Amino acid sequence: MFIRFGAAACFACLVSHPLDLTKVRMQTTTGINKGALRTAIDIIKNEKFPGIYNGLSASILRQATYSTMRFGAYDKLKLLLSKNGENLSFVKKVICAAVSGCIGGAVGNPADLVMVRMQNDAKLPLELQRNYKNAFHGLYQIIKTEGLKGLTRGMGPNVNRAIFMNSSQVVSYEQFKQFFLETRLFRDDVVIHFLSSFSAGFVATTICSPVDVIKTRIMNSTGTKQGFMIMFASIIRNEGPQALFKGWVPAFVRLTPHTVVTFMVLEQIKNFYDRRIELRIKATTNTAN
Ligand SMILES: *[C@@H]1O[C@H](CO)[C@@H](O)[C@H](O)[C@H]1NC(C)=O
Ligand SMILES: *[C@@H]1O[C@H](CO)[C@@H](O)[C@H](O)[C@H]1NC(C)=O
Ligand SMILES: CC(=O)N[C@H]1CO[C@H](CO)[C@@H](O)[C@@H]1O
Repeated sequence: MFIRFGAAACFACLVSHPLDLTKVRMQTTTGINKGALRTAIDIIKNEKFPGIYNGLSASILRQATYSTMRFGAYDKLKLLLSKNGENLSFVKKVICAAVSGCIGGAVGNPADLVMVRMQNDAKLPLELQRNYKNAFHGLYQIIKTEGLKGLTRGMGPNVNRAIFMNSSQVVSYEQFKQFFLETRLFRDDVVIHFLSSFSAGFVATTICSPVDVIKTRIMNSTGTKQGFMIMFASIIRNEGPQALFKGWVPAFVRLTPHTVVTFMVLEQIKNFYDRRIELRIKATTNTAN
């Protein structure tokens, strides 16, 4: 179960990595950004080919840890909270999503930290570059230079972000799907899966943007850790509240295909297994008869 969700998420991450990288670069810009497209083009032009894929191994490791835990924990919690398989109430769904997001965010934090740093590395002055070769080298370097505790840098906003991301994505997906189904204009097929996941991506991007900007800034930083509220206040003071939405466009374009692919693959897998279970039930009843 865990592995299946992880595999779906890994595939999505190949597609979304360049956007994720562009987002991180924009979030660490304190001045005015050139715009998402211009930023991406400049990275591709100026940093040779792998530039736009810097940190891919960490991105995959992050998906493998974060998404796998998140999805897996959600399903387990859902089972735990629903007696005799009845549908969960909205509130219970939110609780499930929040708790599983929290677990996923904490477990995925080390890989996330390495990913952000690898994505942002080329932008730093040479003497500040970290030169992590891959995800595991990055983890090793962080433990070596900052101690095991170093792996927890940014964990606070990361967990918060995961909670918002998980709840807003999952809950709005299910709510949009239910809403679209109730209009009776749609059947439960790929069209509705697409529409619902697209809408969920929009909601989740907006809700998560401020926390995401702060998470990236904290993970980029070296030396003494800055708290969430201090970072929040200093961004507002020095750059204005709109800076909390830096990288919104690549974040939206990043998250939405990710959300769409993940949920659509998930629905297909669910269908496949439901059909297999149906066949198996049919087979057993046939032999019983
Ligand atoms: C990112 O980190 C570098 C090196 O620690 C620092 O010089 C730079 O100011 C940081 N950028 C932001 C936006 O915090
Ligand atoms: C639960 O929801 C599904 C659709 O989402 C519906 O088909 C089913 O009848 C519901 N079950 C209960 C017990 O309400
Ligand atoms: C997308 C997400 O946030 N992941 C977990 C929280 O909610 C989803 C909805 O299916 C769960 O499946 C995940 O477990």
